[in-house]
Amino acid sequence: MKLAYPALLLACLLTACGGTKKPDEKITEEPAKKMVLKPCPTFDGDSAYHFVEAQVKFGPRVPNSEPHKRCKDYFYDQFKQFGFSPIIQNFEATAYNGKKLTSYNVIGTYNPQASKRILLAAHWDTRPYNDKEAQDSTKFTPIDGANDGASGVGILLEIARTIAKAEKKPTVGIDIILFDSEDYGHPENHKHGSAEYWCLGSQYWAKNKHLPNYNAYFGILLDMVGAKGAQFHKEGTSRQYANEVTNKVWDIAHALNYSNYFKMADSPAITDDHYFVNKLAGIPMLDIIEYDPAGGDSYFAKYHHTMNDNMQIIDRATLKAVGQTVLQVLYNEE
Ligand code: AHN
Ligand code: ZN
Repeated sequence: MKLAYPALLLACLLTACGGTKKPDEKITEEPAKKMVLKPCPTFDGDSAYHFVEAQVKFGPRVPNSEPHKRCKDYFYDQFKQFGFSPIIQNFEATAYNGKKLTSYNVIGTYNPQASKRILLAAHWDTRPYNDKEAQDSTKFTPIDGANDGASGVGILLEIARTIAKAEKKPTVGIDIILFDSEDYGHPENHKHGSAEYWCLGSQYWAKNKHLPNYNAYFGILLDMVGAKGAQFHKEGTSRQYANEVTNKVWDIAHALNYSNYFKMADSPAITDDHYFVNKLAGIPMLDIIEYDPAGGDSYFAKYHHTMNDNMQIIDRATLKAVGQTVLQVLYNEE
């Protein structure tokens, strides 16, 4: 037992003794690469907050509901106002329980003639049930989805508004897709859960693109990007399909001093809209999505799929960090 102490000490040094890191959460070896930041307009976190609030005020945006229908018209009008030519892609999705969901992907296009295009996306529908807190399925209630849904869309609408009023315009083409019916997957207590019933809007779009030959240089998906104190890790599916651009986005975030939000660390792979855009449409797309490093088995933070996902958890500073980073990524391309 002579070696017990030195061995323990060595093991502690190698594993950053006392930490509770999960295996996938290794710190990325490389520190952020220094980036040259090209001139870029200021992103207004307060205005983004208002776009989040406007969605929540419609009520839960659950497919087949009135708030859902009205909110889709609101997006169309906003895109039109900001010079992002809107189109609505109607489709009928089939849920895990066979229910037909009248669904709408809302697409806004800027600079349609540019051949180099960047795709930005978020889902806009909200989860029909608070299944991470309610055990009894007869008591399920639809959630506000202030973060899970509205936050990503709020940032994208603010990006559109910022570009509309900017003196200096980006040179790349931009397509914003608000995917529908992302969050209608089987409830937590359901017997046979299957990934194919999530992300129905992105699956539809990837198989039926709004322009038959549509392509993009890369894509960025936003999901749960507004909570106070959120951390964004380099997520596994993003690293697998879009590693280079994932690193670029994180390097730009660090150059903008948002290292408190964007961690140089990996998180496990998840199935989100970007998975289907990568897999079915072949466009390299990353996901900026909140990861809770203290969440144990759960990727997600405590409010996820509960009634606590409401305006109280939304922080303008988080919206600003993500929005300014994505806007800078657009202006850094040419
Ligand atoms: C799964 O739980 C398989 N995917 C999570 C995607 C998601 C749900 N994003 C927001 N809500
Ligand atoms: Zn969700």
